[in-house]
Amino acid sequence: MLVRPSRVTWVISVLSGGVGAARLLRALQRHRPDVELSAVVNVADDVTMHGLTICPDLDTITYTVAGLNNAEAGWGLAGETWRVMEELERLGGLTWFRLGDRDLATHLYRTQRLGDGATKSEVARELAARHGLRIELLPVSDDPVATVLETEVGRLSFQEYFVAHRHDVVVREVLYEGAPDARLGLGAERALRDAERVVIAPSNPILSVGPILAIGPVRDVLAERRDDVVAVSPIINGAALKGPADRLLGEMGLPVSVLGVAQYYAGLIGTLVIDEADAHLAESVRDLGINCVVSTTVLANEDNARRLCEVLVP
Ligand code: FO1
Repeated sequence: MLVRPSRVTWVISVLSGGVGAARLLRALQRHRPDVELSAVVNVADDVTMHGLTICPDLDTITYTVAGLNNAEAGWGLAGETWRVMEELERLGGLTWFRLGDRDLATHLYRTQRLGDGATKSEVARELAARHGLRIELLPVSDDPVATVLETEVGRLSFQEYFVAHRHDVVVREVLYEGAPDARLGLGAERALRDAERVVIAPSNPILSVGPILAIGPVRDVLAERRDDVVAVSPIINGAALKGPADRLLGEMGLPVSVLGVAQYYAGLIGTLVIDEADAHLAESVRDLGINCVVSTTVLANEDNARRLCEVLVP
């Protein structure tokens, strides 16, 4: 049975990638303080560089919700310095994946704690607490999971595709290595089963949400309670605000529109929230058996953020 403190009126869990999810979580925290929030976060972008374990989506959410993020880049810290990278470059080291001086402290902390025997979930909780987050950050799994892409230039790891190739190569197949055998993190399993509502953030369906859906029982858990599952479309007027979500939908044979998002999540969601710019497609979404709500999905200002939060938490 759910026992909640009196000021909590809703318990919500958000399936999360990086920047799109981070902005939604920050908006929900700001505009709905009555909501007890957890984020079930993708870990298939995680990478080891210079022996350090880097978890981009967890860190993007932590920095953004804490108000420390580099808003322009969408990753890393604001006001970052790059002394270590400059020196590494001078030494001829590996610098295509750039780690800022202060950001490095996060990776050093995580790597040491993992070496001590802590889990990713424990480290995420510790870092969230150090940053004063009121959101529970839950890696979807503590087991290794990795997104790998078959592309026109061969098989690439996620960060090789995303950063080294600037997601500008044709993708033929996306694989979520380790996902079928990965166990849900303990916190993630509880959040997905017990939250009153599960929100799928406006993250890249194929690269950010896909790896979460590929883990063990996640699809079944969502399908069983699909009326409580609401997705926010990351596609507006046929394009992604940031990143290759639009291009990948097309490459995976789906329509490059909110209809592609609806088809990708069909059977798992009860409702899709789409932007006013796509209002003319609402009926076609409904034809797929998905309730469709037209709102604003661009969190460009506090007014928009408040409106979307009201749709997600009525
Ligand atoms: N994205 C880039 O485009 N270039 C980088 O050099 C880069 C470094 C980086 C370091 C730490 C981190 O947490 C994220 C970083 N990202 C970088 C972002 C990351 O590649 C992607 O945004 C996510 O994996 C996609 O959600």
